[in-house]
Amino acid sequence: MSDDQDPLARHYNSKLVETKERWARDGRGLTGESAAPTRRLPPGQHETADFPVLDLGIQPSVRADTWSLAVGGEVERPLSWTWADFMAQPQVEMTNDIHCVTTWSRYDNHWKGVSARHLLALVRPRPAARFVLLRSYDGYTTNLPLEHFAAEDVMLAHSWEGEPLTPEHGGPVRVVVPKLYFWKSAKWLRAITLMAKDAPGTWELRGYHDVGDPWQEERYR
Ligand SMILES: Nc1nc2c(c(=O)[nH]1)N[C@H]1C(S)=C(S)[C@@H](COP(=O)(O)O)O[C@H]1N2
Ligand SMILES: [Mo]
Repeated sequence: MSDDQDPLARHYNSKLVETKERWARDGRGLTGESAAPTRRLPPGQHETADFPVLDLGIQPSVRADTWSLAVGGEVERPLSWTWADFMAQPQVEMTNDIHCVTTWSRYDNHWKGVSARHLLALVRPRPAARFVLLRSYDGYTTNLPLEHFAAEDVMLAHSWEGEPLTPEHGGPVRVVVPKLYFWKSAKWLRAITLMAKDAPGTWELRGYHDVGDPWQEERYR
């Protein structure tokens, strides 16, 4: 992947990135199966009780009092939230499973935060909006179809298991998209852009699937 396609690439830990690029080329973890979404564990995954940390070798320290979130693009009412604005929104709690493309799944994670549907109702997507790009404080980006971001179980989380999200897991605020592989769940969230056209993010540029449905084993492009 060249630096001009992804200007932050030179800051990443290149060993980590190269390993995952190789997995995409080799199809690591692929079983060739697909599973009905009624089956809890997607094909090729195993359950773990730990909560591994995956990043690009950069863990930005983002303080709640200087954090902000900008939401714009194909929306009628762009917005920008401070931490106080974010915490003043209706709070929801959700419990769900997460599935990392590196084959671990973790069941029954309890999150607290603001639902994506609430956010979308405030910004009002224009009819042209079809994709979402999430941008993070470490330079990471990930894209997803708007209908996946608008699913009822998607949220902007600030707590996990009753405690504030730790910095290594993306605090103060991360996205959680339980129905897609966990790389779509951007940590250290900074901005959300609604778009008419799709634009690949950090891993999507490096061989990973554009959508990433674990039950269809959409690991790689
Ligand atoms: N900003 C940012 N978000 C990110 C990543 C990252 O490197 N930077 N890694 C992704 C990947 S590959 C996974 S599997 C999950 C890991 O989240 P965790 O470290 O809380 O387990 O975060 C995703 N979100
Ligand atoms: Mo991942």
